[in-house]
Amino acid sequence: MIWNEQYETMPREDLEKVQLRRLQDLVARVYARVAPYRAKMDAAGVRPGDIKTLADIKKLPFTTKEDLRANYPFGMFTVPLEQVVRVHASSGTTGKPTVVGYTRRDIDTWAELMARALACGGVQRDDMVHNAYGYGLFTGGLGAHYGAEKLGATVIPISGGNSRRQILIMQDFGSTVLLATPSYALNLADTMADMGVDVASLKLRVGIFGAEPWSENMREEVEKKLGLKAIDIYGLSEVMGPGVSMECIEAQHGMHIFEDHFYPEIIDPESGEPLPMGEAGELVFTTLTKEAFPVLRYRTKDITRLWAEPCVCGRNFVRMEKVTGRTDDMLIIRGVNVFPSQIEHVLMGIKGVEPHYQIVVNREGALDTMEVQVEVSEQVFSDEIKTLEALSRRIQAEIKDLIGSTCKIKLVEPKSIQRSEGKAKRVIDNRKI
Ligand code: DLL
Repeated sequence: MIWNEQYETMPREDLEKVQLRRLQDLVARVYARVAPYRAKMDAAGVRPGDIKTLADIKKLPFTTKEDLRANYPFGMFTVPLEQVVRVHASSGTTGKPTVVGYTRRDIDTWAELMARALACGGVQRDDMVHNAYGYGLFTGGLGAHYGAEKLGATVIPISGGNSRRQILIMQDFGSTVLLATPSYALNLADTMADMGVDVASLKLRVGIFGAEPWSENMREEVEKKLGLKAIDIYGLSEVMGPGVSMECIEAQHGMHIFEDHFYPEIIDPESGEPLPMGEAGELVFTTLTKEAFPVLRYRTKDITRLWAEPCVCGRNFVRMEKVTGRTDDMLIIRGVNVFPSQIEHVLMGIKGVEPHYQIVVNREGALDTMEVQVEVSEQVFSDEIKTLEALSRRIQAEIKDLIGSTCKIKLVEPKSIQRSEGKAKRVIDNRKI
């Protein structure tokens, strides 16, 4: 279902007019009200009046996570705190979290966009939405919650954790839609198997999974284990939270960016130069309508590419490819760039290997070494040592095809890799930076 026909199917020409008007308003607002934006724009020699076309966006300076940290917690807000009705924060692995704020109108817009996203993913009013995204400072839980309510579905605000109870609730309440990180969805599938619950006895039909990278092979795995259609949802706290872009259930191919609210660019992460449509690079967003915490050309560090070909669903928004990884998660193993999701893609394509893995990176002398630890099925684990060795060699060879060098493979017994209740930790990097 298309939630907002007017904007989602708007001809591109008209959409661009809306975007330009909103962009000009935004630039004038942040220049007048936010000292760090004004300082950066002055340093770049650009004034709000210089934004005459959408292409002029290139004149504006980028915003980075470091800018947000330097102005922690509220220094980049555009409105006085009394107009801020909610804050969220992204945990961040290092340093202080990033704090984001919302006015009443921002919260309404977010609910509207999340309702739009859920409808795009095939969620309907009569669905029972099992929301296992974490509630709290993380934007996943509350963001999805208000969207599902706005859509008119019934929400079970279960949050993450206590997996056995989640399964009982799914059985008793008849959950039809599961919202969770893909890794937690797998964790729930395992719990179901442990409890002897047959997935066919549940009513699950759609899973809206995001907040971390997951490969196409992982999609197949989750769909099979949970008996549902798995749809990708993308977002980040600095730009809003979940609901920035969303895959449609019709194509399940690429996430439509809600461009009437978020203006995307793809840049070369090294030079910062914009790249042409279709090329892979770092995704950059400018929020066109946010009030409390808008961002100008925010560097997400996420690697993807965009395309504008029409979609079977009828939406006119550009699509972004599944995020391969983040520039700061990219491993450089003996000079070759590799993302954990590429390793995942290889692993999930091999029979007998379970979708639970961890990558351990070490530095020996001047060389980076990588060990891939992956669980194998109960049956494989109890096989003869020869079979295990053959499996290990096969994984090694396929990863070598990918990265050009040999890494260590450690096949581990079922359930030995730590399960996640939110975002999975895929990489343990022991290198000293
Ligand atoms: O993860 C918001 C969210 C919640 C999205 C629930 C989807 C569902 P943050 O905690 O700020 O916000 O983390 C944002 O997570 O920059 C990406 O690196 C990653 N990410 C989010 N969605 C996807 C996805 C939420 N579908 C960061 N695929 C982003 C790959 C994703 N990575």
